[in-house]
This record gives sequence, C-alpha cells and structure tokens, in this order.
Amino acid sequence: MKTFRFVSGVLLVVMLLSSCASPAATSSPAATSAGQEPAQPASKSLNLYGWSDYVPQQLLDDFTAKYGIKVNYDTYSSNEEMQAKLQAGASGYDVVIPSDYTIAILIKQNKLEPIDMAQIPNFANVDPKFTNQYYDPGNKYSVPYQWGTTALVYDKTKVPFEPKSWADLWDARFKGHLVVLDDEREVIGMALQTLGYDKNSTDPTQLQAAEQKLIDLKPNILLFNSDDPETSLITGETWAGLVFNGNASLAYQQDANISYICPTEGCGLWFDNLAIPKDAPHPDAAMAFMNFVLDPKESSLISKEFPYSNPNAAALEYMKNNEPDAYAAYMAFEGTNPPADFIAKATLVKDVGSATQLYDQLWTDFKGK
Ligand code: N2P
Repeated sequence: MKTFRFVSGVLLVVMLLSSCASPAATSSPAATSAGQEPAQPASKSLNLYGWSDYVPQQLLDDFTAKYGIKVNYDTYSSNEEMQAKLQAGASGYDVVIPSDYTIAILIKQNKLEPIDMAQIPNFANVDPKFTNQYYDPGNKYSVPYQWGTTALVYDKTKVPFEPKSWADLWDARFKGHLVVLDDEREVIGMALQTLGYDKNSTDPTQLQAAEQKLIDLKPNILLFNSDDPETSLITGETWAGLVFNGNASLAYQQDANISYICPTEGCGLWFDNLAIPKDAPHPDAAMAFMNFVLDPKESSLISKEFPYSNPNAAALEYMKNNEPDAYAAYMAFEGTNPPADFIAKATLVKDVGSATQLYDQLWTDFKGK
C-alpha cells in the first residue's frame, strides 16, 4: 500500500512536471492585497533552521523590517542532520526546510505543527503543479520553497572527454578531481543507479554492492561538500561531480563552460518545503514568514541569489516583468529550468523505513574508509 502510494506520487510528480516543460508558462498569480494581509504576529523573534546558502539575507532583513521580528538563521547540510536535531526533541526552531521524503517522515513521527492556511494567502502564488503532493496531501504541514534536481556537473574545458553517464565518474582520469555532495541518500542513490538498481533500494546485497562501488570511486573524490560545491568547480580544483541544480547554476554563472546533465542511468528530483516543528515557540511568526517567503518579489530574491528552481509562478512572472535578464538566465539553464527529458529520468528519494539504518551505517563506514 505504502509502495503503491509512493509510486503514484512519483508518477504524478513526473507527469505534472513533464506535461509542462516551462514552469513559468502557466502562471495565475494572486497578489496579496491589503485586505488579505494576515495578522501581525505577537512574537518578536523567529528561529529558522534551514539548509546552508539557501535563504537570502535580504529576504530576512525585509521580513524584520516589515514585522519587527528578528530572525535567527541556523544552518544544516542535509535532511538527516536536520531530522536528528528535531528527533532529539524541543529544538526551539520555528521553521525548517525539509525535502519531500523528510516531510513524509516528520509527519509520520508527529514532529510537525499543522499550518493555518488563512494566514498564508500567498500560497495562491504557488504553481498548482507543486502543491498537494504525495508527501503532504492538502498541504496541511508545508508550503513549497524551492525544487530541483541532483545531477552530474562538469567543466567542459577540464574534462578529458564528455561524460554522459555516472559510470564515467569512475574513469581514472578524474583522479582527485571530483566533488560530490556530503549527502548519504543522494550519493548512495547515485551508486545504486550506476549499478542499474533502484535509487531507493532496500535490498542489503544491493546496498553492499553500492558501498563497494563508492569505495572504488574514492580515489577520484577530492571533496565531499553539500554547502558550496560550486566553489571548487569555479576555482578549477574539481572538474566534475554530483551536485544540486543550484550549485551547478552558481558555477555556470561564473563560468559558461560548466555543463549540468541528467546521466543515462538517471538523476535525482526533490521538492523543499517550509514547515513548522511541533512545539515551535513562535508559530505565529512562522506562518507570517511562510506567507512572506511566498510574496513574488521576496521569492524572486531567492532565485537570484540561490538559483534552484522556483515553484512560485507569481515570482517567475515578477522576474519576467521586472528582472528580464535574471528571468532569461533562469529559463535558459538546465539547472533552473530542466527540460522534459531531464525530468523524465529524475527519481525522488523516498522514505525507506527501517532500511534507513542500513544507509546510515553504510555511509559512516564508507566515509571512514
Ligand atoms: C542548499 C541546498 C539545497 C537543498 N545549500 C537541496 N534539497
């Protein structure tokens, strides 16, 4: 039953995304009018726990200027790091930014606070393709933040041949020149895909084969980095690797020789969302923040500074009308606006239940080798 629901979710997501190669084309923005403004929160601070390099300081400053609420922004580098903090209890955080499968896990564990949509009129700005997803039907606990892919990046001037598959990363000519995310699900998932297995396999034998495959890749890996893998690509220290779309976009902005492809074996697809941890000290500020992030102009700040893909149709429309160069750049790059054939080969990370322990162990073991 669980598997069936998940599979339908993936199919739904893939169908929805591939049915519209250009996410900006179907916008029906509902601008917030003064009459729809949610109540001024009584809280004076907001504790945000989000991915590193993901929320523009300007957006936080604008929020403070509008509501008089000070934002404390703590960062994490993976869903697993954030989950561990929430599972330890009373984190004190008001807003977190989990990916799809992590939202599903946190809902199952009763770790999220339901949201009051009446406080979030800007939710109407979100392209309906990105709402009501399998991991949170009816958006009871989350609103979309950014989405994207996890795929193969390379610098055309550095690589000795044109990579087309993940298997190419094992080529000895990449020795000491790869950067990969410090992310157990994405990296193990890539090794599984390279072996022709399901990215979400729970089969211990397949997982063991994936570990051995990764051990063989280690001489080629210079860096594990989920925070700013683009930096080593820009300096030329690394030539290729496994990164999130936004990292590739940032590298491409500095160097037009950067390419970002979904390899023949497939790549990753994810949806990040704002959510409120159970027992958050300032849920009123959290909902005001969710609404504020979904304002078209504020949301466009995210796409300009951290160019992942933006699920906010009104924000893309705002960029089109007010920042034509930024909009053109967004539409032109595979990282921000992936074509349908890219998305068709992209697979979501799924909650693997008790097999999570196998992934954790494998990752610790592999990193320690
Ligand atoms: C930001 C990482 C983006 C998160 N540094 C990908 N889900």
